[in-house]
Amino acid sequence: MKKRALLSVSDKRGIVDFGKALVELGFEIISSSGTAKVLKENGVPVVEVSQITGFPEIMGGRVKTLHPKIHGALLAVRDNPDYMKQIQELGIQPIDIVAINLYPFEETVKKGAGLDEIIENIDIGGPAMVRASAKNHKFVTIIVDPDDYDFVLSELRENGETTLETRRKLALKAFRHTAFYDSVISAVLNEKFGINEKFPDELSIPVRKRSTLRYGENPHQEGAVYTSPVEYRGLSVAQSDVLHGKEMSYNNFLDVEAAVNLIKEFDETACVIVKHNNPCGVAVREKQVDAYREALSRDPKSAFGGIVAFNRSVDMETAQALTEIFLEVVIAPDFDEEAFKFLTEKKKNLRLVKIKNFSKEPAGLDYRRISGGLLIQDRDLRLYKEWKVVTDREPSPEEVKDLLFAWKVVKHVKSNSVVIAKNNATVGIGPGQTSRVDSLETAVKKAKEFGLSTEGAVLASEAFFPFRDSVDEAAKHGITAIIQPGGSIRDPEVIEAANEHKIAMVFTGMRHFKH
Ligand code: 93A
Repeated sequence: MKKRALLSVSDKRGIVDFGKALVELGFEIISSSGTAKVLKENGVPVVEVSQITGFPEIMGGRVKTLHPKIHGALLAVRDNPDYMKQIQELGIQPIDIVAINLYPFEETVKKGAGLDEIIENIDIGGPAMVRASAKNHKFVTIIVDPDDYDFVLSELRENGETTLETRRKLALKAFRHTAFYDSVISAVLNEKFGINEKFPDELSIPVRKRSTLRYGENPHQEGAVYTSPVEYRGLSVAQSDVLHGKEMSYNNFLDVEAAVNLIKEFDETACVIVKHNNPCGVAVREKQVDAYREALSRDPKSAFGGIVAFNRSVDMETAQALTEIFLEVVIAPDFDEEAFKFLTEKKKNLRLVKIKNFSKEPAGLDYRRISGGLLIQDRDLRLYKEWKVVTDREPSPEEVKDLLFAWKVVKHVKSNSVVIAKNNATVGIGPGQTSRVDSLETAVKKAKEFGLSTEGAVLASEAFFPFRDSVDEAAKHGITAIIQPGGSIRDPEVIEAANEHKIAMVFTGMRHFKH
């Protein structure tokens, strides 16, 4: 009996050559109307699905291949004599090769189509055939990607059939493909319907590979980066443009994420330098180059090999300053033409990353993997709930400015975190210590190391002080104002300490743990 191939594709790329080759190999081709038309126009003999089913395509194609004559042919178990007898009696002939790609749902959404058009582009018959063929991979070869045509043809030419291993691989790919397709549909409709169920009982998160990375966090770990096709409207580090330089590494992506999240806090011209996921210098200045130089001066030792982020297009003056030390990545919403030319000529390896959408409210949730599952939460996008002065002394206008600045920074430092700041720049950052006083000491130590005075500076703590010790310690170093969430049972004791030291203290009512 003649071997049969079913071709039903929206993306017609390569289909004519594939059809021609199959005919040469002795296959009979069956196709849905649009695919059949293209094949016929190009001289490939085709039997239309409707001829096989004896039933017309109806409702504008909503039902074209959903028919037992097709699905029986795809699901026929060749080594089951009962089944084979059954289909023979019903005039169903098995299908061996199946090439399908689905209605372009994602593309339809991306081009901004209305809900009706989007829904019309939910493919039903296609996935049904893909899944039937993949289920029956023992006998059926299912191709969902035009890039696989040539490879399948070469096996057919060589052996007259594909190998079981190939059919298994293709079946896996097919199931992955329909699962991904459905996950995009559910994510898009969730958004379009405005239902936005945050934590549904079951979760399907569509992601697509952007690239394989040279390695993961360490050279002995393999790694890759994936992008979400659903969050393309919001800020996306995963989809950022790497305009120049060495390939982005796993850790670069993580650091870029940290830097971008912090710089987004500022409306004024700012610069953030990140090292190993923590900021090591942050400054706001009128001129971009000054913001960079100030941020750098806060901890030039850590900044070596660091990640620098700006919230304005990088100008020439800043570009010149940036070439003075070794940096891994520079991130900005854009680069002035002259600055870009200068940087690319001067620094072959320096990665220049353009983040298109600095929107304040990136879409989506925060996902973290734990073994056997995920932790999901809202992103920490808010800054403070209240601004309550709890001490006898009110902070001065200058202190208020610095407190707000320090509070923005401390939110993005790994807990326990303390940030000392003055004049719109960090003076010392104490990240990731297991006790709060240790973080404070680290911040002070950093300031001293780089000749920065903590006298008259302000201090931010991302969570409340469990004891008065941190306040006493801060006073020793000349800190005049403190910002923290409050909420400890020992708040009275902590406030009393501040009053004793004439420190002004603000409660924000919002904690910013970053584990
Ligand atoms: O509208 S459908 O869900 N109903 C069907 O019965 C059906 N059969 C195939 N979509 C269906 N298809 C899809 O049509 C295929 O997955 C493919 O994307 C497209 C090919 O149609 P044509 O050959 O008419 O261009």
